[in-house]
Amino acid sequence: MTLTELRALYDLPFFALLSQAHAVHQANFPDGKIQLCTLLSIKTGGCSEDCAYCAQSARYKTELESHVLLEREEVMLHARAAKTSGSTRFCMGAAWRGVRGGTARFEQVLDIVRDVASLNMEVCVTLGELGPAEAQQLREAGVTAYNHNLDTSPEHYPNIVTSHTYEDRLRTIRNVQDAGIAVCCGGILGISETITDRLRLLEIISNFNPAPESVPINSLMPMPGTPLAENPQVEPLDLVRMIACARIAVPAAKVRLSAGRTRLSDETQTLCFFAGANSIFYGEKLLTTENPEAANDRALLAKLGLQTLEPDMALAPPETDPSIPASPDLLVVGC
Ligand code: SAM
Ligand code: DTB
Ligand code: SF4
Repeated sequence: MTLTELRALYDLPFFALLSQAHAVHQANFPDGKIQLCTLLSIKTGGCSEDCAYCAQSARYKTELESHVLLEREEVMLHARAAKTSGSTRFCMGAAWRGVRGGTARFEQVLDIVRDVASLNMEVCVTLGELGPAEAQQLREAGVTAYNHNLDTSPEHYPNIVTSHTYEDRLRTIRNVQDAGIAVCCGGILGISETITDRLRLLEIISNFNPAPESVPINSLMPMPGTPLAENPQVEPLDLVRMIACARIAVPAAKVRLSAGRTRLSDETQTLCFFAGANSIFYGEKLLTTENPEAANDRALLAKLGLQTLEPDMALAPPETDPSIPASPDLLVVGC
């Protein structure tokens, strides 16, 4: 979609936007099931990057307790518990700029991925920058999806991160696509961006070829010590509008209502589900911050009569459309 089209959608009366998004959602996900994903930080803090929202950056004096890469046995305890609790996707995050093949830590990550994949859960990792060889090795180890967010527009990105570029992010996404791994790519609201920045992000993601498998929409969890610690909360109805636009812009992707749910009422989350969100992070912890209690989430889904999704172990990335250019080329056009 183009920015102009997205703007027109965004500016529709609220109920007109919601009905359109809900119709797209029903057409693409007729069973209306919600995917439950569990997050685990396998390496916390001490990151070289300067992302202004992130407590894990070594550049800011935050209250976070860092830890080195977890041992596989410890990761497996969390993964088994996640599976027992009903989660079907296990997402592991590491606070690194990126990974390099041949290093002991990358080999350790590959071992962890092999173990988690043996549990019959979807395995997602987010490890920062990846080259083509590393992406291939992750795929062979059993990774089904790679999370790498663009976070905001290319115009606003340099106000938020200076230690790497938007182009760097796009290159990694290309490498993941080329390795045949499903891409999970979304953004974060509440980082001093404009509505146009939000829609520019959707414009770029909606033109990915192949399309992303999932689009996480995070709301800033303000972290003491980071430059954005005092940012105001995202307006709940703006979040719902963004979810609706994401649903329409990337109709076949799962739209994940991600960080920030602890600050949302059940009613706002309900509107998000109606607008097309069909995946959540489930379990009391995200990477380093809190998430709603699993029992509360189960109660809300039950109240709404929403069922949960089974794992898709054969998760295949969407097909590439040969009639349009591959993703990173689009940025150049878009800018
Ligand atoms: N280091 C890897 C990377 O940058 O891709 C993976 C981890 S990073 C924590 C993954 C995503 O989490 C970020 O792109 C951002 O969208 C989200 N995130 C990080 N800190 C957040 C915060 N304080 N509030 C909301 N979302 C946050
Ligand atoms: C994503 O888009 N959100 C998740 C996951 N991908 C890795 C991370 C949210 C992090 C929230 C802040 C924290 O817990 O540190
Ligand atoms: Fe590091 Fe990722 Fe946090 Fe940026 S978002 S500081 S790359 S962990």
